Amino acid sequence: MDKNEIQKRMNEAIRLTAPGQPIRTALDMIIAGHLGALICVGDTEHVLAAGNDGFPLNISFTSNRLFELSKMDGAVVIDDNLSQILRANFHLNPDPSLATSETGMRHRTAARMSVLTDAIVISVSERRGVVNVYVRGKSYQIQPVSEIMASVNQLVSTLQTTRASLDRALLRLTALELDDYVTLADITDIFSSFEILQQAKDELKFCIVKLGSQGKLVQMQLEQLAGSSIENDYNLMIRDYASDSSEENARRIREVFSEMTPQELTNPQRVAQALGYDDLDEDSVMTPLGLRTLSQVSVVRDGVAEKIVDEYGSLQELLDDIQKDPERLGDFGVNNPTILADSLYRMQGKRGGA
Ligand code: 3AT
Ligand code: 3AT
Ligand code: MN
Repeated sequence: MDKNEIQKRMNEAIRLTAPGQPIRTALDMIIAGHLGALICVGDTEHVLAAGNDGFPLNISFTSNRLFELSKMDGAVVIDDNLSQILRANFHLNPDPSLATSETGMRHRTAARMSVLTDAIVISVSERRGVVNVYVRGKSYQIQPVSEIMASVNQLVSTLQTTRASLDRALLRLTALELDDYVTLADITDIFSSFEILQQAKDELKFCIVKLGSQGKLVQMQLEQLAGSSIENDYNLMIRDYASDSSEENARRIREVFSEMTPQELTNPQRVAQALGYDDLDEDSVMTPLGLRTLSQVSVVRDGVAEKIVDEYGSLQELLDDIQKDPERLGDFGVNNPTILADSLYRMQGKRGGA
């Protein structure tokens, strides 16, 4: 398994043990009962080959049964789709030479089983009441919901303040674009705000996975604060200012931005490089295509902004031409070119007020 596959399997394991899932219900009962457990889920062929003894059960899986069976020593073996409990009181003998940093017998065994097989291995420590999930030798400790919620609150508040300042900055950018007065420093600030938003969003998404059925409200907050409209603005803004405005290049640039450090993101030269320009300084004037600004005008339907931009080359040229030849816009499916012109002028006027 490569790194991505391990991460995918780990996410699957986190979902499997999140609140609302039947395994989680059993794990909560095991902890409340001050019991320990060693549970192997999936890859039963290899799991069963790595141990001996115990009781063959082959009964359908329920949370209560898993809890009752955890009162016994040994491991419980469950199949991949959680339909059957195959064995309990199973003694596992994974190769002792497989390296692990765990010390207790149960935890060493769990870590080794996850190296030896593709199973998701769960251990509950009797003494400490904590649950560890092992996937391919990597372990992850399940956090209590209250602890996750503390991170959630902090992230939501970061999202709120970042979003509010980003909205203000984008309004100002629109006015600057229409005045042809955008500098590299202006867009550097905005791109770094977009990345802060993105970072907080990714962390919040991970919290939502960990919260399982208790994450629905947070999911809705996330949609509200960093949903598809702001995603769209980010992509369009990159395409507006990149030397190559294709969607594919925009995706690539987003990857580059996401890997940059906070210091790099506030450095205008580094941002310019990512956009595909050398030799710019923070006062360099940047000329946008206008995709983002045009997308805010109601009469410009999906796909039409691209055609307009292809034809005119930049927002300024469009503005210059609108007065001279408004009908030209009609050729690209803009039904009412004068409304488009009026909207753009109105947005330009907003600058003083905003
Ligand atoms: P009790 O009657 O419950 O004390 P048991 O035979 O049921 O003993 P457990 O599976 O409950 O045994 O294991 C209890 C502890 O014994 C766990 C571990 O610290 C120790 N232990 C078990 N097997 C080994 C082993 N192979 N090497 C070292 N310590 C072991
Ligand atoms: P605790 O934190 O004490 O719960 P531990 O890692 O210290 O876990 P122990 O040596 O105390 O582990 O063993 C506790 C139980 O774990 C004993 C037995 O029911 C189970 N166990 C340990 N090793 C194995 C094994 N190889 N196969 C099946 N069950 C095992
Ligand atoms: Mn122990």
